[in-house]
Amino acid sequence: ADDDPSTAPSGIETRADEAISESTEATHDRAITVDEPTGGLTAGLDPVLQQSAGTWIAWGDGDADFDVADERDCVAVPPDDPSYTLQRIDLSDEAVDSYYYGFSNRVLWPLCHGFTDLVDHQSNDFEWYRTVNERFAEAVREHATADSVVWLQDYHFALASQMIRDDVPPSTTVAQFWHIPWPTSATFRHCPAGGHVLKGLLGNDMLGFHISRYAERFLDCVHRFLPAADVDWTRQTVSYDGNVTRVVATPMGVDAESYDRDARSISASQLSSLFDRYDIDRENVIGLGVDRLDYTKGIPERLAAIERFLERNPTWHGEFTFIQTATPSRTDIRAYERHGDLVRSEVKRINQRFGTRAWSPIVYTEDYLSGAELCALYRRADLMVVSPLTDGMNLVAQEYVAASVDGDGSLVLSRETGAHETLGSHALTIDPTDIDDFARQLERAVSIPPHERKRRMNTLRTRVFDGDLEWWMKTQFDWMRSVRTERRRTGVT
Ligand code: ADQ
Repeated sequence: ADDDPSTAPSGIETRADEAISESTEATHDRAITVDEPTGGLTAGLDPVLQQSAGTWIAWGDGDADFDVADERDCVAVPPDDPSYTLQRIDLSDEAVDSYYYGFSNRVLWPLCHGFTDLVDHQSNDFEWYRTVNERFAEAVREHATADSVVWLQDYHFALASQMIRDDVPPSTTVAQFWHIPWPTSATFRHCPAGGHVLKGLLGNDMLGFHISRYAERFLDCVHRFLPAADVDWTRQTVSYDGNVTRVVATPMGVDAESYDRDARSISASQLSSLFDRYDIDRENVIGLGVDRLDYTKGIPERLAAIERFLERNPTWHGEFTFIQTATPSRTDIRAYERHGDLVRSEVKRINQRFGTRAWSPIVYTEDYLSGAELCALYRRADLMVVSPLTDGMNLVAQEYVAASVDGDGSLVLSRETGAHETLGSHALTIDPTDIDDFARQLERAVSIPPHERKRRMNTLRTRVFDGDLEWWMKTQFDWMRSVRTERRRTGVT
């Protein structure tokens, strides 16, 4: 691959939510199912891997032969015209519990989102986290050569890059993207094994965040908690233990063209059948929320704002419907279970308070919607509400804009999302905890003059298309190339 940033010979991918299915091939005695990627990071990485004939290493979903990787764990992708290898690492139930639900999602996830009261560190969690990181690092080392680019995704691998760096040739490029926020130093000081996390991440030659606020907070944490590290604030680099890490901010985008294309191809009958399924009056003004059922996404605050809006605006009763899709997620974690119960009971209470025989103000579903259904809702929604208490980026806001092909929807957007950095000036900004103002922004969204709505949406669309997934991928690989060139210039070969 040399210095060509468009090729990534070795990748590591962890985002279990982004599925793989459709064509099935049998390898030895196991059936392996491979899906076309439908969106998000998977869709972006797939063509890169196809071009580079690389290896994608991911958490598998099969037998828990945790100790050894063998050829049965590798599958050629795409099956009909193989161009890269997908290697799956199977994890035992105990590993999943302590590594994935444990240190990743009961410690790092709440901590990085500032929910320190939800951090629940149980014995063995960190040891399993280290063990699984080591297992992935081992798999990477089996493939990495001096020319390889290794790209790790997300907070499930805070230790792996250091483990990889120690064992691959010095000219191998090791990079990582951290998809969630990086917390303030006041929050990070509560991180169990925080020193290990920082040192682990400094094994990268390049470390990416969505926005500069997170990159700066990371540098601040390194400066405060790792005195042996040398932070260069101007160049945004850290020198530690013989390695230099470049810290960059690149806001992730969506495959805007595909959302645009899919939204344009929605037929009136597809939309009608969706509205029939949920018994929604087609003539109503439609508000929409699309989220994983996660306590960071601000769904109870959104429901409270809708309730306030309905209290203050009886003329909208019967005329306004809010559709909330909430996909259950990490349900093995108590905080998620409790949060789901809270959301369901609030929806019920508000519907009982305002609803009539013919009308429910909130239509709530936990169905996982197909890409086409999601696009149909995005296109039809008069207003989209994205109200996380904190969110690394938030792709839903961008998907809505990309699918708003009629140019006439309004985006109500939390200032606490990474997406607000690029979209905030033309969205209707909210502080999700200020319920009164939130309700006022909903009032504004339903009554905004059409020409202003279109003007705002036009600018939002330009931003989303300019900073789409392809731009993000290219920018990440450009950074990796520049880091590699710099390492060579300074004699690391
Ligand atoms: P998430 O927290 O998962 O991602 P988000 O960026 O909003 O959050 O992406 C969610 C994805 O799930 C979207 O692509 C959306 O279309 C899809 N989705 C949600 N509900 C759905 C439903 N009911 N049916 C079908 N699809 C549904 C993490 C970080 C984010 C960051 C991303 C990418 O928390 O801040 O934007 O990674 O870096």
